[in-house]
Amino acid sequence: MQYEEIIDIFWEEYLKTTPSAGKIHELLEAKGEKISNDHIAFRTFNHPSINVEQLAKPFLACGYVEKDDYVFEEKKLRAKHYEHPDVDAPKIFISELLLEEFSEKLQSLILKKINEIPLGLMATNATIFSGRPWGTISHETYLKLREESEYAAWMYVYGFCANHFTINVNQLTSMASLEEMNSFLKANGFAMNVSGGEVKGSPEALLEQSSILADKKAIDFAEGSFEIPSCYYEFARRYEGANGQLFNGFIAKSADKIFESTNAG
Ligand code: OOG
Ligand code: NI
Repeated sequence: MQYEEIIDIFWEEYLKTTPSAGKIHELLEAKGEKISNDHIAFRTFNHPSINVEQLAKPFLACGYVEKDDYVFEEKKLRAKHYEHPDVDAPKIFISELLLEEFSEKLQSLILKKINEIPLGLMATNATIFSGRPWGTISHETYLKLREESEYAAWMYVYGFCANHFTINVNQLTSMASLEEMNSFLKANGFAMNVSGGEVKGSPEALLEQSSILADKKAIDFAEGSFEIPSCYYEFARRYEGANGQLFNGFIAKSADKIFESTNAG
């Protein structure tokens, strides 16, 4: 598969769970913008059969290469980012929850679901395309997981999908800054993630990021239907470093706050 096909598959699914992304796309297109993606992000657990390296396989197979890795001590996460030789290809950011750093209870609840993933999916490296590949979920369990980790609870409900796409703000012609992008979003009724400030990072850090809060989706649990934060849209503006090259990495301190775009409270 070419990388474009893979990205298209995730984009189609993402639009269904994140109607705001489609609306923002249309609003920018109406201003004559051609939108390009800075990066796309995925989440998982550090279990050997579905960890970052396992999920990255379809991307490596179409030419992506591993770049940097990141640690999020407080949230108990680790992540890596991947780049493709085609400069138009979005970067891929994959994070994983470090299960052993949580309670035995959380570990057993998650392991039970991981054990329900069809072996064929894992054998063909198709897990990343599988959405939620485990059986019925319980709202009580969701709430229990949230006590320890919003990330674990989100993963339990949504599983494998593009958690967010990110608009490359450098390439927009009608928005000179991230502040302008944010004003445009707010004027159109979108709620921003304000954790750590509306704009995370700085020109000195070579990366500025902002994001809207995740949309909400009605999810069927064993106990009935509940609205749960789904996926969000991110906006990134990159700067050139001393070497005259655009910075292509991520900033752990900013990412730490971006993760909170899917928090339920
Ligand atoms: C990823 C959050 C981090 C970034 O660009 O720093 C991130 C997530 O919410 O899964 O995407
Ligand atoms: Ni991101």
